[in-house]
Amino acid sequence: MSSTPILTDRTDGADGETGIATKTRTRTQRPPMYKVLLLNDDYTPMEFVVHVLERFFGMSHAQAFEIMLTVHKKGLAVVGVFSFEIAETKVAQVMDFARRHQHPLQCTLEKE
Ligand code: TYC
Repeated sequence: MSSTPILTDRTDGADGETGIATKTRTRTQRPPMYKVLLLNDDYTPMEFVVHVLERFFGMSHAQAFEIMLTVHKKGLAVVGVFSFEIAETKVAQVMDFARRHQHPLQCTLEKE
Protein backbone atom coordinates (compact mmCIF):
# COMPACT_ATOMS: atom_id res chain seq x y z
CA MET A 1 0.00 0.00 0.00
CA SER A 2 1.33 3.48 -0.81
CA SER A 3 0.11 6.92 0.14
CA THR A 4 0.52 9.86 -2.20
CA PRO A 5 0.24 13.29 -0.62
CA ILE A 6 -1.57 15.56 -3.04
CA LEU A 7 -1.06 19.32 -2.86
CA THR A 8 -4.56 20.74 -3.06
CA ASP A 9 -4.52 24.28 -1.79
CA ARG A 10 -2.37 27.06 -0.45
CA THR A 11 -3.99 29.06 2.27
CA ASP A 12 -2.76 32.55 2.70
CA GLY A 13 -5.84 34.15 4.22
CA ALA A 14 -6.55 37.70 5.35
CA ASP A 15 -6.27 36.52 8.92
CA GLY A 16 -2.59 36.01 8.32
CA GLU A 17 -2.89 32.22 8.41
CA THR A 18 -0.35 30.61 6.10
CA GLY A 19 -0.15 26.92 5.22
CA ILE A 20 -0.37 24.08 2.73
CA ALA A 21 -3.42 21.87 2.78
CA THR A 22 -2.83 18.27 1.74
CA LYS A 23 -5.06 15.32 1.07
CA THR A 24 -3.93 11.70 1.22
CA ARG A 25 -5.14 9.17 -1.33
CA THR A 26 -4.56 5.52 -0.51
CA ARG A 27 -3.81 3.33 -3.51
CA THR A 28 -5.09 -0.20 -2.85
CA GLN A 29 -2.98 -2.79 -4.68
CA ARG A 30 -4.80 -5.79 -6.10
CA PRO A 31 -2.75 -9.01 -5.95
CA PRO A 32 -1.57 -10.29 -9.35
CA MET A 33 -3.81 -13.09 -10.68
CA TYR A 34 -2.82 -16.18 -12.66
CA LYS A 35 -4.75 -18.08 -15.32
CA VAL A 36 -4.62 -21.87 -15.14
CA LEU A 37 -4.56 -23.32 -18.67
CA LEU A 38 -5.38 -26.85 -19.73
CA LEU A 39 -3.71 -28.08 -22.93
CA ASN A 40 -4.98 -30.54 -25.50
CA ASP A 41 -3.16 -33.74 -26.45
CA ASP A 42 -4.09 -36.76 -28.57
CA TYR A 43 -4.06 -39.43 -25.85
CA THR A 44 -5.73 -38.33 -22.61
CA PRO A 45 -9.30 -39.74 -22.57
CA MET A 46 -12.08 -37.16 -22.66
CA GLU A 47 -13.73 -38.65 -19.54
CA PHE A 48 -10.48 -38.26 -17.61
CA VAL A 49 -10.29 -34.54 -18.46
CA VAL A 50 -13.95 -34.09 -17.45
CA HIS A 51 -13.17 -35.79 -14.14
CA VAL A 52 -10.15 -33.51 -13.55
CA LEU A 53 -12.26 -30.41 -14.13
CA GLU A 54 -14.95 -31.63 -11.72
CA ARG A 55 -12.47 -32.76 -9.07
CA PHE A 56 -9.96 -29.88 -9.01
CA PHE A 57 -11.96 -26.94 -10.36
CA GLY A 58 -15.38 -27.61 -8.81
CA MET A 59 -17.19 -27.66 -12.14
CA SER A 60 -20.52 -29.37 -12.76
CA HIS A 61 -20.44 -32.31 -15.18
CA ALA A 62 -22.04 -30.19 -17.94
CA GLN A 63 -19.60 -27.31 -17.41
CA ALA A 64 -16.61 -29.69 -17.30
CA PHE A 65 -17.73 -31.40 -20.51
CA GLU A 66 -18.09 -28.05 -22.27
CA ILE A 67 -14.60 -26.84 -21.22
CA MET A 68 -13.05 -30.22 -22.14
CA LEU A 69 -14.57 -29.91 -25.65
CA THR A 70 -13.21 -26.35 -25.96
CA VAL A 71 -9.70 -27.61 -25.13
CA HIS A 72 -10.12 -30.52 -27.55
CA LYS A 73 -11.21 -28.22 -30.41
CA LYS A 74 -9.14 -25.07 -29.74
CA GLY A 75 -5.98 -26.55 -28.23
CA LEU A 76 -6.29 -24.96 -24.79
CA ALA A 77 -8.64 -23.13 -22.44
CA VAL A 78 -8.49 -21.12 -19.24
CA VAL A 79 -10.00 -23.28 -16.53
CA GLY A 80 -9.71 -20.77 -13.69
CA VAL A 81 -8.05 -17.60 -12.41
CA PHE A 82 -6.41 -17.64 -8.98
CA SER A 83 -3.74 -16.08 -6.76
CA PHE A 84 -0.25 -17.44 -7.52
CA GLU A 85 -0.25 -19.88 -4.61
CA ILE A 86 -3.63 -21.39 -5.49
CA ALA A 87 -2.86 -21.52 -9.24
CA GLU A 88 0.48 -23.25 -8.55
CA THR A 89 -1.26 -25.80 -6.31
CA LYS A 90 -3.98 -26.56 -8.93
CA VAL A 91 -1.32 -27.10 -11.63
CA ALA A 92 0.67 -29.42 -9.36
CA GLN A 93 -2.47 -31.39 -8.40
CA VAL A 94 -3.56 -31.86 -12.04
CA MET A 95 -0.04 -32.77 -13.25
CA ASP A 96 0.42 -35.26 -10.42
CA PHE A 97 -3.03 -36.84 -10.95
CA ALA A 98 -2.39 -37.17 -14.73
CA ARG A 99 1.06 -38.65 -14.15
CA ARG A 100 -0.30 -41.20 -11.64
CA HIS A 101 -2.83 -42.31 -14.27
CA GLN A 102 -0.17 -42.32 -17.00
CA HIS A 103 -1.87 -39.69 -19.13
CA PRO A 104 0.16 -36.96 -20.85
CA LEU A 105 -2.30 -34.19 -19.87
CA GLN A 106 -0.57 -30.82 -19.45
CA CYS A 107 -1.66 -27.96 -17.23
CA THR A 108 0.18 -24.67 -16.80
CA LEU A 109 -0.23 -21.16 -15.41
CA GLU A 110 0.16 -17.73 -16.94
CA LYS A 111 0.16 -14.28 -15.32
CA GLU A 112 -3.00 -12.34 -16.28
N1 TYC B 1 -7.93 -34.71 -27.41
C1 TYC B 1 -8.24 -35.73 -26.42
C2 TYC B 1 -8.90 -36.92 -27.12
O1 TYC B 1 -9.33 -36.81 -28.26
C3 TYC B 1 -9.17 -35.19 -25.33
C4 TYC B 1 -8.56 -34.10 -24.51
C5 TYC B 1 -9.31 -32.98 -24.17
C6 TYC B 1 -7.25 -34.21 -24.04
C7 TYC B 1 -8.78 -31.97 -23.38
C8 TYC B 1 -6.70 -33.20 -23.24
O2 TYC B 1 -6.95 -31.12 -22.11
C9 TYC B 1 -7.46 -32.09 -22.92
N2 TYC B 1 -8.98 -38.04 -26.41
